[in-house]
Amino acid sequence: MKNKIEELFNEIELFTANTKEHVEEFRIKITGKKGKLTELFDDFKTIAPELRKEVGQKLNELKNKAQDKINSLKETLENTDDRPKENTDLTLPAKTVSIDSRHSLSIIRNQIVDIFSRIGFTVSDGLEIEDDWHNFTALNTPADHPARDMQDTFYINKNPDILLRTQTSSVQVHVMENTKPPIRTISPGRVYRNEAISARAHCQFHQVEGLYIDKKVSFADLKQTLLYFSKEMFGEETKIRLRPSFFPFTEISAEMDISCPFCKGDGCSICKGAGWVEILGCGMVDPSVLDNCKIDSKQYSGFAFGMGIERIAMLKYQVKDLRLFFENDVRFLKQFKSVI
Ligand code: 2NL
Repeated sequence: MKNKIEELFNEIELFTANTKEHVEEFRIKITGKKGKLTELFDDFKTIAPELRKEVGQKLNELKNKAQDKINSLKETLENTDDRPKENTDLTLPAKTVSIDSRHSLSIIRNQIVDIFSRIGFTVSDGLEIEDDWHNFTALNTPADHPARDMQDTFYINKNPDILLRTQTSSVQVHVMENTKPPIRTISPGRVYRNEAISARAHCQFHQVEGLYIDKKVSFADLKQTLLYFSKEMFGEETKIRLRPSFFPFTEISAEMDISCPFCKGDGCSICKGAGWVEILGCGMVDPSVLDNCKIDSKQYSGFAFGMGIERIAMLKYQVKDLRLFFENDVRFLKQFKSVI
C-alpha cells in the first residue's frame, strides 16, 4: 500500500498537459469513480488498525496534491487559450512563408555555370586553404613575385607555406595533376587577398576560372568560347575585344572587354564614356604550367580565363559598392530574383 501511494505521488508530480482534454483525462484516471486514488481509499478500509493513522495521513496528502495539480494545470491552460476567437474567419488564406531570394553572387555564379555547362564544361571544386605549390609555384609565379608578399596573401603557416587561396586556378592545378586531357572545366569559388576594404576592393571575393586543354587548342578557340559566353551573359548584340596583357601563368595573355551593355558602345556613365567595360583576363596556358602539372606541353595546349563574380554582378545589377555583397543587409539581398 505504501509503495502504491509512493508510485502515485510520483505520477502526479511528473504529469504535464497541453490541453484541457488532457487534464480531464488525468482527473478521471486519478480521482474519478474508478480512479487510482479512489481505489487506494477503498483499500484503506481493509488496512491493519496500527497503520491507519500513518497511511491515512499520506492518503490525504496525496489527495490534496492531486487536486492542486489538476487546478493549477487547468488555470495555466485557461490563460493560454489559443482557440480562435468568435469572429475569426477560418476561410482566410494562411500567412505566406517567404523563402526569400538567392544571394546575387549565387545567381550570377549559377548563370555562368549554366552557360559553360552547355558547351561541355564541368565544375571543379577545391579547398580554400592551399599550399604554395598549387596556388603559386605550379602556376609559374616566381619566388619574388609581389602577389606572394605577406601584404597581399593571407598565410596560415610559413615554411611550409600554407595559405588562403588567392585564385581558383589552384583547383585547376589539382585537376591537371589528376586528369588526362581533354580537360574542360570551370572552378567557381571564394578567394582571399590581403587588401584594405573599400567600395572597389575586399579581402574576400569570388572568381570563376575556366580551363580547356586538348590537342591543338588555339587562341581562336579561346576567342570564340568567350564570345559565346559574353553573348549568353549580356545579350546577343554584345561585342568583345581583347587587349594584350600579362599573367605569370599564361602566354600569350589578354584582357577582355565587352561592349557596354547599357549604352551599347555609345559611351555612358557606367563605361565612363569608353563604350567598353573590362570583364576578364585570359590567355594560352603557359607550356611550363602544363609541364609542372605533368601534362606534356609538346602534345597538348590549352586556354584559360578568370573573372570576378562580383565584377559581373556589379555590372549586371549596377551595384556601385562591393561591400554590399558581404554585409547581408536583407534590404539589399531581397532585390534579386533568380530563375536558377
Ligand atoms: C583575372 C585573370 C586569369 C587564368 C586566370 C589560369 C588557370 C590555369 C592556368 C592558366 Cl590552371 N591560367 N587562369 C588565366 C588568365 C587569367 O585571371 O584577371 N582574373 C580575375
